[in-house]
Amino acid sequence: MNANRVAIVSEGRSYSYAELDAASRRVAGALLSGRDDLGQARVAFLVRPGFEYVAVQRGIWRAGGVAVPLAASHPPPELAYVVRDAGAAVVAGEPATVSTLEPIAKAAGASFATTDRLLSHAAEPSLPHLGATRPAMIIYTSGTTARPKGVVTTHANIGAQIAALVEAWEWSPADRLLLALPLHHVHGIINGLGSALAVTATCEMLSSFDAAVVWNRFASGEVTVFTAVPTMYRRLISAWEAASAAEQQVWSEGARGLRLMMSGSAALPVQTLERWRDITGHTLLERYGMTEIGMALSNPLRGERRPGTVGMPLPGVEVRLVDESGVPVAPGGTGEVEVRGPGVFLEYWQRPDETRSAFRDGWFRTGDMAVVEHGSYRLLGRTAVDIIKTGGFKVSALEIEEVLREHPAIAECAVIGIADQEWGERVATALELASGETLSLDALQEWAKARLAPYKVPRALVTVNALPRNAMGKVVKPEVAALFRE
Ligand code: MLC
Ligand code: AMP
Repeated sequence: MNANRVAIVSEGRSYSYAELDAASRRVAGALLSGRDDLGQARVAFLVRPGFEYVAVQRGIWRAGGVAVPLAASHPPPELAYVVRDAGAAVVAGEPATVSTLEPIAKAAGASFATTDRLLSHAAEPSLPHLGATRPAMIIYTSGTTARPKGVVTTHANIGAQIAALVEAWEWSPADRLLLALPLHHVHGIINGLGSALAVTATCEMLSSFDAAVVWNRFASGEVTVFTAVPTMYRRLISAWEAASAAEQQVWSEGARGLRLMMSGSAALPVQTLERWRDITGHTLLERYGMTEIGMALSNPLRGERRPGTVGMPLPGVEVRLVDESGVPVAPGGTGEVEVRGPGVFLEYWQRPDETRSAFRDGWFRTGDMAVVEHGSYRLLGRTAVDIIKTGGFKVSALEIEEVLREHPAIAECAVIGIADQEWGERVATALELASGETLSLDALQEWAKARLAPYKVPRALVTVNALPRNAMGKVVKPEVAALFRE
């Protein structure tokens, strides 16, 4: 490897692989502070996407720790939950996060370190040997349990997830990725950053998504690969439509020069795919994955990409469709997607029961329904109504309901996802109010923002005298959804 190649571009600066190597050694040195191995201690870190994020992530790994990425958009209660649940020994953050993170670390019995301190430490000359089966990362994901679960992946899992993508999408050192995704989820961490660095390509990182910035980077002619969620493509289309004819031409021409543009994390509406093709000439490559497994299915790099479908299993990944009792369905039948392979995660952190029930005969049960049509998987929705995908983020209706029930004006509530052109789904809630109380959407949002990540905050509200319930007293979610169509 040529150590002088550019690994990261962020905030207008380029960093070589040699610089990344040195910076991650310094971080490792600071974390080890004389010990020879962190021995899988969890290190939670809150760093905006950019060079320092990568140096800290790799520094944690090189010191033998488990990296737990935190999200900058999360309010303190969500950050505190992750730090506590992961049992973090160290919390690391940029200087701007001290006032938020230091008390959280203290309350959880963890030490706190600024990234400045980690990055200015003396480099560690001797680093531990890392067996591939050691846990490397915990990503928190919302699911069918009320609180998010930590998904533990090993170095081998991460390596396998990335290797499948490098092979299928022909990543090469000549690539330059434009990365505008958040880095507390696999789309950004594995498909973006991980793939680019695995082949010594260049990863250009934006600290947040901005449609005009992305278009201008396409127009530069330097970018070769881009990957995003459908909401980002919708926003890019809106920005293009609002631009002048001259800008449109420059942007479209620039975009045409990329070799690969991908979409995933939520269903790509065929309309968005078609509009993007009109504007850029690219048929977006749609793929399907999940935090627990990395990517499983992908349309082909070469060959026909079928709109509305997510393709076939990636190299090294086995996928099958099964009925409710776990029996594979006949060809052409509908079933739940199950996945097996070296990229499948190790366990949910300290949740043996949930881990056990997530597998059947060694296959991971995704909870997504699909059918194979003309040799390509088509997703048909999820088995659980309580999981919502909004802006590409997975959120749990149960988790939001638990938080909303703490509001003094709310007697009972039900949260659902309602279909939305921009966000895929939007979080909506039906409320039974305590007697004599009123509550506006604005007031609820203001209150919820301090407790929930922005993408979990309800965007629509109806109040009802009584939530629709079945004979068992359980809220009937399809009937709640109907309230928003009225
Ligand atoms: C933000 N807003 C929302 C919202 N999120 N409104 C409705 N629904 C949501 N989900 C509001 C904000 O509060 C704000 O409102 C307004 O929209 C504009 O905010 P913004 O800051 O511009 O939005 P932004 O934060 O930029 O969010 C848009 C986004 C983001 C597309 C950049 O959603 C995003 O980064 N998505 C990527 C998610 C992702 O990486 N998923 C991968 C998971 S891994 P106001 O009123 O305050 O102005 C996975 C596996 C796999 O799924 O297969 O990949
Ligand atoms: P997460 O748990 O955040 O990793 O999100 C994983 C979920 O996102 C999957 O279980 C799917 O429901 C959904 N998903 C990912 N990619 C796609 C896609 N291309 N089309 C539809 N849904 C998708």
